[in-house]
Amino acid sequence: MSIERSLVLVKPDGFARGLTGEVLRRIEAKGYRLVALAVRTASADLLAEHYAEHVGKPFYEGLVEFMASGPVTAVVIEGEQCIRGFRSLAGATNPTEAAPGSIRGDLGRDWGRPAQENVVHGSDSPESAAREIALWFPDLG
Ligand code: DAT
Ligand code: MG
Repeated sequence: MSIERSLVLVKPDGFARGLTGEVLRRIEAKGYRLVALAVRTASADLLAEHYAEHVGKPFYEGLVEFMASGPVTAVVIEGEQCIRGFRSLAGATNPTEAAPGSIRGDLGRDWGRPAQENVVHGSDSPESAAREIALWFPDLG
């Protein structure tokens, strides 16, 4: 058995557009469990740690600015293989190319801004998930 946890963020675009409920609906319909949930506006320090792997990339500054631009819904989900499973629900990074049926494919689009606004974040590996959950939910055991 490999029960995993993953960090999901409904990003500022998704939050502002009122899509938190739709994202949570898809997570629950898939069968994953919600473990923790919080609405918060991320600080620059939190985002620098969260996106450390992208420092130096051409879209980094725009990405951090976008992610700090308003509240996000941070969620810890749980279930066997939920890390890959949620990435599959989310779809490809570029919302223009993300498959219809996926969160990004159905709900996201290109808005002509420096960083792609693609509605959701999901951890990409067990190591990332552990690191990101500790960052966003330090009190979670
Ligand atoms: P993902 O969120 O699918 O894990 P990532 O970790 O490679 O993608 O990038 C983090 C975010 O940065 C991504 O959700 C949207 C933005 N982004 C990635 N590549 C980009 C690019 N080439 N141009 C603009 N924004 C980009
Ligand atoms: Mg990523």
